[in-house]
Amino acid sequence: MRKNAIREKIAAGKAIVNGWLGIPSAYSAEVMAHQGFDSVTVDLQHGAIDYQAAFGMLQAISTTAAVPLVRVPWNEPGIMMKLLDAGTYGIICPMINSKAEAEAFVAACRYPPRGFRSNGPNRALLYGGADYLANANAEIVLLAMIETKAGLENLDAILSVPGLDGTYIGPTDLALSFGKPISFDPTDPDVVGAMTTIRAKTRAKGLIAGTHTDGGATCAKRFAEGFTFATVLNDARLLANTAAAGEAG
Ligand code: 3PY
Ligand code: MG
Repeated sequence: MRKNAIREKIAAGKAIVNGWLGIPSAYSAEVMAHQGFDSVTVDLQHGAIDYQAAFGMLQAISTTAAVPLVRVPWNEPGIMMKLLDAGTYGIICPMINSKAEAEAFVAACRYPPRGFRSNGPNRALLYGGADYLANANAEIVLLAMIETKAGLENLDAILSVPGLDGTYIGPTDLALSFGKPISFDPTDPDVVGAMTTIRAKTRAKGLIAGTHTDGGATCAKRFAEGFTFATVLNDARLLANTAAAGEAG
């Protein structure tokens, strides 16, 4: 099976710079994937993207060395299994608030005996290779989004779930759950403190500590703090910023 470069880079002590896609287009996915990101995530939660669009976008990302990832709409086995079959090499799952939710997430994404993922890796066989079934459990990366007070409170139990590869912070939902103003670069002490705790506990377990950001500068700051996976702006925001700058210039 094709190796998951995220695992290889993390093992070598490198941090992962992740691109983010909200526009439902294989062409824009291909353009983004050619820009040198370590991984590129198709966002089916808040992106304007359904399964069919995601399928073509995963194909487009796979024309490059960027690792294809998805954020699923919710912790629901059906869509997670379909996207794994479509060849995603990792899943970012929103709103993991308890050990039971983390366990359900991992079990849906791992073949037996670890989990209950159903056999049928259609495009995953083409991208991953003929020995996909035997190796998928070891290669696919699973990141639980910690983005609520409850997720923070239950973090130790969540991190104890075998087969979970790390956490991914949603800074704005985290702020909302604390009743604080939303920001991808929070300054509120409660939100900053929560992010620090999530990152430190995740890293102490030897797992991937990821977060959303508002661009390259915040991304670099997060890596300096010890995060090992960070996302820069999404495709729509990059397009808007560049178009606005062009208009002004
Ligand atoms: C959040 O900020 O809550 C996110 O989920 C980022 O995408
Ligand atoms: Mg969120």
